[in-house]
Amino acid sequence: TDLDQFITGLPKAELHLHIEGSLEPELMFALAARNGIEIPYASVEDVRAAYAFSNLQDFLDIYYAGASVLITQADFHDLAMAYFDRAAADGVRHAEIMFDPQTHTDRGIAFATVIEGLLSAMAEAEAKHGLTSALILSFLRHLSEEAAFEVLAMAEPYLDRIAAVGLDSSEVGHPPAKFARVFAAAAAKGLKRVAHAGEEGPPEYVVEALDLLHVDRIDHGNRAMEDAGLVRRLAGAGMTLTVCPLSNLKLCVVGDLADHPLDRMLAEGLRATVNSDDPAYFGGYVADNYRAIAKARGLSRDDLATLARNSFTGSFLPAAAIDRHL
Ligand code: ES4
Ligand code: ZN
Repeated sequence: TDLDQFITGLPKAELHLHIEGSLEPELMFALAARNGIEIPYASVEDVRAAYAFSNLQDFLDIYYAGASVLITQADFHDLAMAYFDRAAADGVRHAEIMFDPQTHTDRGIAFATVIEGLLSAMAEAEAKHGLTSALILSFLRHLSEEAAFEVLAMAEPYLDRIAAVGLDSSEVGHPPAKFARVFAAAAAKGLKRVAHAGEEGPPEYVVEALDLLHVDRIDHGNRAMEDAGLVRRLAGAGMTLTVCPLSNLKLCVVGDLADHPLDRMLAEGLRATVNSDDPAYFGGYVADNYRAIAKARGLSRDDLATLARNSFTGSFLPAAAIDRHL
C-alpha cells in the first residue's frame, strides 16, 4: 500500500536491535545442522509456536537457548548479514546493533570469534547496501559487576570498533546502580553509554540510568511516562528513547498496541524512535514496527517522519553524517 511504501522509503536508523534476537528459526535450524547441535524443536513451526511470552524472562530463557547454535565466526557473520539484508530492504541506512558477549563466552566461544564475525558482516553490509553500522557491547545485568568488567577487558583490543556499552537482560532486581563503576570505566575509555530502563523496571531505574550511568540514550523508557517530572527532565535534556512497539506487545509491557504510549511520548516532547529489539522473536523488523504502531495509534506521515528523523539525531554518527541523512 501507499503507507507501506512511505514507511519503507523513509530513510531510517535502527538504534535498538539485539543481533542475537535477529536469529530466525530457519537459520537456527541451518546452524544447528552445520554445527551438530541439538535443539529442543522438531521444526521451524515448532520454534515459532514456542514464541508466546508473558514477560521479559520468558523470552530471555528462549533467546539464550536459541543462541547456543552460534559457534563459529561464519555463524556470527551469517547472523548479522541476514539482519542487514532485511534492514536494508526496510529502508534502514544505519544500524547500531547490540551484542551480548557473555551469552557466548560463558559457553566457551572466544570474544574474537563473535566480534570478528560481526565486523566482517558490517563491512559487507556497507559495501553491498551502503548501510553503515556501529557496535554496542552489552552487559547482561543478571550477572555480576565483576563479570561486566571482564567483558570490558576482553573488548580492549577492539575499543576503536565499538561505539558504546549497553545494559540488557532481566531488569527488575538488577538496577542500573549495580553497573555504575563499569559504566564509568567505559566512559573513561571514550565509549558512549545506553541502558535498558523502564521496560519492566520502575521510573526510578530510568533516573538511575541518567544519574549513575550517564547514559546517552534510554532503551525503552516506557515507564518514565508514570513520572511527569521525569518526562520533563528527559524532554529538556533531549534524551533519545529507543522504543520497540512489537516487543512491548509480545512481552506484555502493553496489553494492546492501541494503548501504546508512543504518540504521547512525542506529544510530551520526548525524542522517541521506533526499533525492532529482537525481530525474529517479536514478529517484525523495523518497517513492521512503524506500520503496526502507525495503524494502532493512527500516526500521521508527519509523526512517522519525526520518528525517522529522531533515529538519526539520536544515533552515534558524527554530526556531519547525521546532517547528510536528514
Ligand atoms: C534483552 Cl532486556 C532485553 N530486551 C530485549 N532483548 C534482549 N536481549 C537481551 N536482553
Ligand atoms: Zn532490547
